[in-house]
Parts: sequence; structure tokens; C-alpha cells
Amino acid sequence: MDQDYISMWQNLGIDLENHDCLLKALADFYQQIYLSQENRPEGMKYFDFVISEAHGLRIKELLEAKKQGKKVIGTFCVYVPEEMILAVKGICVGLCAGAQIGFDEAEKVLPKNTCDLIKAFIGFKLTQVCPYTESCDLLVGETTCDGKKKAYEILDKLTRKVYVMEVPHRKTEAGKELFLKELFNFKEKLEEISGQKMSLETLREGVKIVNEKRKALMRLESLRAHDPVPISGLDALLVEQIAFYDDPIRFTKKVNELCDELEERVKMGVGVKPKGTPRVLITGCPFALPNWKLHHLIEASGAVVVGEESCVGRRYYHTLVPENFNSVKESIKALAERYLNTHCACFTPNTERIEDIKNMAKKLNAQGIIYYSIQFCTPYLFEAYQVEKALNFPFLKIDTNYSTEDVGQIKTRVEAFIETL
Ligand code: BJ8
Repeated sequence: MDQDYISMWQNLGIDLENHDCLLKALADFYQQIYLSQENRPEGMKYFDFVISEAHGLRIKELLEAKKQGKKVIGTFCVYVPEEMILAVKGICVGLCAGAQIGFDEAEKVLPKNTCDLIKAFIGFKLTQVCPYTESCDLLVGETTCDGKKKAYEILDKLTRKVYVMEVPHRKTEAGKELFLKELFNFKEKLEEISGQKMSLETLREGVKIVNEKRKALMRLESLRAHDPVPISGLDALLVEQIAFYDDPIRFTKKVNELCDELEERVKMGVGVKPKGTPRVLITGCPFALPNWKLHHLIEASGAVVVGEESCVGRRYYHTLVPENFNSVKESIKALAERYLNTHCACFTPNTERIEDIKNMAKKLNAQGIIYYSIQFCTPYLFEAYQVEKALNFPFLKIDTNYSTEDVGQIKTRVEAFIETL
């Protein structure tokens, strides 16, 4: 390992031994799951590189930006507007974690029946393995599910850097008003921490950058509607995960280049799987990096994943923010409207999510839906019943965690499901 990186991690307070275990596990897993895929688009090489340098070059970039006075802001949820962070010249990074690291430590401070996504971000902090968390100047939590809310209290004890943004649980007029107020409070917090004023110009720039990123991800999604599908679900998922870490302008350019190549593939009838391969849409909890378990199992069982109705997926890029605002106030209003139009199971009622799933399944020509819940995630586990009833579509519910213990059992269920499609 590059000596520069080792000193960089040491300066960040990373536990080198634990971190080494994480990087080794990640490299093996990546080799086994990603690099063994056949006929991958050339454009995926960039994303392979990003993964290989996720704890190296990207962290170096963040630290260099910090030296120039920029602030790094960590988030855990797609209700936190990235545009506002860019508008104070900040850098936004997603901190949800998708690996079983530090669970023993996490279970000493969290109830055992906590979802793995929460256990992972607390576990990463307790074992000091995440250079992103350690680089952040502010960690922005939000009042979505109960587990997260309470976990942020603990995270604040550990870091003293947590700011919690209130997210309502109903999309009523009162809920909308509350969220708008919260965005104004968030503006103040960001201005205070960055020493930068959020102006009409910087907001316009932030909105434009994030809109372009979302447009590129929408373009990628549309290309997955073709048969044969030009990109695997695993690769598309990787791009969606990297959206939370990479420099947004560079990322957008690379996604568009990948899409150019995929368009060529579509024209030539080239796919990653044969025409007629069963097509699956996944809906449910987010897939934080490096959670590739379900996509891998589905694609190793002979189907292809064509979309994710998930926060690492469509719920991140579902709509753009109108760019025709003429004041800071108007822009924050536009952001509040756009963000509250995200349909997370933490809301009640949340019937719009069912419409989103139906529309995606239709648009992407999915033949079956796999509903993914992380064990102990009450909102998504509860919502599964209503979603299944409302859909009237081949449906399989998978309730799992980050371990590999249930891989055999899930594979058997997925294979049986795929046979029915
Ligand atoms: S908008 S899905 S990112 S809250 S899996 S921690 S819900 S118990 S992650 Fe989420 Fe925002 Fe909603 Fe999306 Fe809780 Fe469930 Fe765990 Fe979850």
C-alpha cells in the first residue's frame, strides 16, 4: 500500500489493522462478484478505478479540498439536499454503510434487533475504518426511522459533529411547512460551518450540477429497459452507489460516457445477458456500498436486475429541481417540494411509492418484483404487505441482512421465483 495513504489514514485516526481487514475483504469480494462478470461495458473501468481508490485518491481529494477551506458534509439519507451543500462550496458524501464490519462493537451500544445499515455506520465509527466519516466536518442525520434517530444521538456522542434535520412523516400542509422551515435552518447551519453565504448564484450552480447528475442516472435507467439489457444490474447498482461519493461533475461525465457506449450496444443488439433473460425490478431498502448481495444472487440465478426502486436507485434521481427560481427563498421552496416528493416508507400514508413501483416495472419491462427489506427495518417490512396486495404482479419478498449465512436459502427461493417468470 502506498506509504502516503498509510500516513493519510493515520492522520485521520483510522485503525490500520481493522481498515486493512476491510480493504482486503472488499478487494476479494469485488474480484469475485464484479470482475468475474462477462462482457462488461468498457465504461465500467472508470467505476472499477473509483472503487479501487475509494479510500485512497478520493480521500486525498477531499483532504486537499479541505485545505483550501472547503467543508466535507456527510449524509445518510436522500431527504438531505445535496444542492444546498454545493451552494456553500461544500462536498457531500454519503455515509451509509453496507458491510458487516464492527458489528460486535455496534451491538454493545445498539439493540441487537437494529437493522444492519445502522449497525454498519455505528460499527464503522466504533472500529475507526471509514476515512469518509473521519474527513467530515459535519454529519447530517435526519428524523426518518426510529433506529436512525436514536443512532444519531450515539453517533453524536462519538463524534460531536452530528446535526439532525427534521423530516416530517406526513405530506400534509403542516408537514410541508415543517420541512421548508427545516431547510432554512439547514441553510443557516451550512453557512455557519462553511463561512460561505448561500446565494442565488451558488444555489443555481448547485441545482444545475445535481440536476445534470440525476439526468445522467435517469438516462442510465432508461437504457436498462432494452432487451437484451446492455448493462448488468450489478454494474448499474455500482454506478448508483458511487453517485454518493464521487465528484459530481466528473461522475456525471463518466456516466454519460457509459451511456453513450450503452446506446451503441443497444443499436447493435449487444447485451450482457441473452435476449429473453428474465427481468427483475427490486424495490425496498437502500443498498449502501458494498452491499451487492441480492443483485449478485439474482444475477447468478439466471435473471437480470433492470431497476432499483430504492434510495440507492430511483428514489435518489426521481425528479429534477426546476431551475427557474429567482431568489434564495424560491429556490429553497423548490428544493423542499422536490425532496418531499420522495416516497420513503417512513411516511404515512405512502401510497405514491406503489405508483412509482408500477411505473418502473412497466417502463423497464420487468417481469417480476423482488421486495428487499433489511432485517428489522420496520417501515419497509410493514409496507411490503400493502405493496404486494396493490401490485398484482409476480412478487417475492426477501428479508435479509448483510451476512452470508442465508445465501443458500435465498438463492433457492430466487431460483424458484425466476422459473415462474
Ligand atoms: S429516504 S429509505 S435513505 S430513511 S433500512 S435505517 S429505514 S430501519 S435507510 Fe432510508 Fe432516507 Fe428512507 Fe431512503 Fe431505518 Fe430501514 Fe434501517 Fe433505513
